[in-house]
Amino acid sequence: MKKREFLKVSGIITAGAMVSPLITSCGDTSGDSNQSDAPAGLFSQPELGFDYAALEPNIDARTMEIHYSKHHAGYTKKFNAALQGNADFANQTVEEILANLKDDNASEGIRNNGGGFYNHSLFWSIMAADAGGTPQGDIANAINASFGSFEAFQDKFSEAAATVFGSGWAWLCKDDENKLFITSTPNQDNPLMGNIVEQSGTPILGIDVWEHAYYLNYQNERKKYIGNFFNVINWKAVEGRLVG
Ligand code: MN3
Repeated sequence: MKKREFLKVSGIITAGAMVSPLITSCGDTSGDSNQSDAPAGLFSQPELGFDYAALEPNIDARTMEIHYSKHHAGYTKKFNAALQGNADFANQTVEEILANLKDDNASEGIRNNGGGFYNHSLFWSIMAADAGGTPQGDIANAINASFGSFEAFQDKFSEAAATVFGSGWAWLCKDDENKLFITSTPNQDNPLMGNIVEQSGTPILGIDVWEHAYYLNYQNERKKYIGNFFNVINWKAVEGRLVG
């Protein structure tokens, strides 16, 4: 696995510095990002690679703004705060922290907010304007090999997302042999949490099915949101996670 895949914890990086390779940039770019309030030297929210309105009509601008600047910013801030009191995870990447979580070594604050920080960072990275459509290349081959066809994958992924009870995520993951599988997790858990979740792996695509992700625009129609999510999937970015 390439090092650029990791979001690094660093004691020497000051608050506001961008440490995420998901979208490279520098500096504190948003007054809403809460970076100025974050404890120094921990994780920073990656910059959104598109305008809040860029995914309309599939995801509306107001939902994107609240989701990024309030929800994700909040998880990031609380994750950093929770880590301040736990030396076990010092100098670990977020992937390492999540993989090392056990019921008895992590507070709910680290599990929920670390998951929330990671999950949303991934979520923004695999969406784009003028995206969607049918995947090509390595990711298409991998999907076909694992699920038979893109349509069969869509059906299975949509079903997984639709049947999450309450709040959670559905995921397309790769295992140790780069084979793909679909799973779902409750709350802000994710498949990196191998000691906690039923099926562990590396997520390469995820959909947030918490109501805050869609309720303003879709109200209770989660299935409609899931269907339209396919219009904004950045398959090139998903492929980058597959082969990365
Ligand atoms: Mn969310």
